[in-house]
Amino acid sequence: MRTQVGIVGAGPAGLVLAHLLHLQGIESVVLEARDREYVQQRVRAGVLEQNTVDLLREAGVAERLDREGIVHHGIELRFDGEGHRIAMSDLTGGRAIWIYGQQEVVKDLIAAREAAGDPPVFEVSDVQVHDVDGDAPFITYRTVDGEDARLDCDVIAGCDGFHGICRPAVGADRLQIAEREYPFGWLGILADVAPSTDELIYAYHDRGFAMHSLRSPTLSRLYLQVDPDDDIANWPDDRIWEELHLRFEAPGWSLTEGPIIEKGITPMRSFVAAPMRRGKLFLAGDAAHIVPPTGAKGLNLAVNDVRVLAEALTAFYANGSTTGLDEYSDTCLQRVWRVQDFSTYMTTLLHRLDGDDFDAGLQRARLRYVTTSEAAARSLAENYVGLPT
Ligand code: FAS
Ligand code: PHB
Repeated sequence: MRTQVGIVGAGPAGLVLAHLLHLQGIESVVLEARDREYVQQRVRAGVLEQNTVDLLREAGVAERLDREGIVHHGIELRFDGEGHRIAMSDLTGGRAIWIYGQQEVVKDLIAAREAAGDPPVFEVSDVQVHDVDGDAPFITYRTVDGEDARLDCDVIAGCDGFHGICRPAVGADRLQIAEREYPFGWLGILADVAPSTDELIYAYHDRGFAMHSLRSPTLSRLYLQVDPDDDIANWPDDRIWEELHLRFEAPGWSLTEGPIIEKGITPMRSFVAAPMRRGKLFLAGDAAHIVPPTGAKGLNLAVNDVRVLAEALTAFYANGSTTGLDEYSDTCLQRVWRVQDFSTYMTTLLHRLDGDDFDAGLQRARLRYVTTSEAAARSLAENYVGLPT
């Protein structure tokens, strides 16, 4: 098989890239290891920043987002039993965030690929990239029927996430890795109950961080700071609710419980791999960088990478210009580090750190500052809704 752009991975990065290229008349083939069912039900991100929503609208794949997504103009920071609203839209000239599950974005994009007659190739295995330093890179893989296959292309987009094969293909000797592991993780639940809040609540508590998010008017998404190595079996549903009640406690406010339909523990890390390119291989999304979810940025950063890559490839195919491709890695890394800084700020602001009372004192001082200083609140708000691209 031959195409212009070979894309490995049908997550948000790979699917948004394929669609943006399609709109420019540039062909691509998306190779995905898992089956369609799995990628469409995988619970991950839930917050879309302004830039992401604008891009999905411009690309004509926001019809269901506009119908079912929930716009939020603020978030609440809760500590010492009191809530403080950060009026994000008021502080950023009307920019906002949308609550719309990552799996819904993935569903919409796969439907758009299908409508264009170009669905991803699912359930491939043994994917390998070749000759990325040459002029004729290609990808070999095994099809769902066990047949060996080859995809010749002009460039390869490595959108295969943190555990994919494309980042290692850049070569450990060429990659500069900057990373940080956090001594805590998130226990996340999906609960079949109406959210007990209209906006996201980020709670700082001596027992640890907690967050109340949502997926719809009837579906709640909540997180607890836990030991990253803890076993989910140690967290029966009633213990989870008991801990959530304790950490969200505030006079006149109550949390409504409901059936927990999904729960899991995810570790937290910050990770940046540079450069995001080797020859004809371009990394995008979690394949190149991971942010702790406290800033709700992972998906949004992946979309930003492929927006930059699609623009560069459009120029390349339009007039042979390689400027955008040559600047791709540096352009993306500027935003990656801005977002890393913001995500680290939110993570160290809101989680119980294994430090001493001095750390806790600093955290409370920062929480009081960001909830009383308009300048500090505006800084948080503009990063949270997403700095204009
Ligand atoms: P993905 O990991 O989504 O997709 C990569 C794809 O490549 C997968 O479908 C995988 O199956 C496929 N693949 C892997 N190896 C392959 C191979 N060898 N061959 C073929 N295919 C292969 N981000 C936010 O912005 N907001 C949030 O609220 C948020 N919450 C999160 C909560 C949790 C619990 C987690 C884990 C993450 C969260 N994130 C959040 C971050 C998350 O959304 C990621 O940033 C996002 O999925 C990145 O998208 P991709 O780069 O496309 O990678
Ligand atoms: C979510 O809704 O899953 C979510 C929201 C905000 C975050 C992380 C996750 O910071």
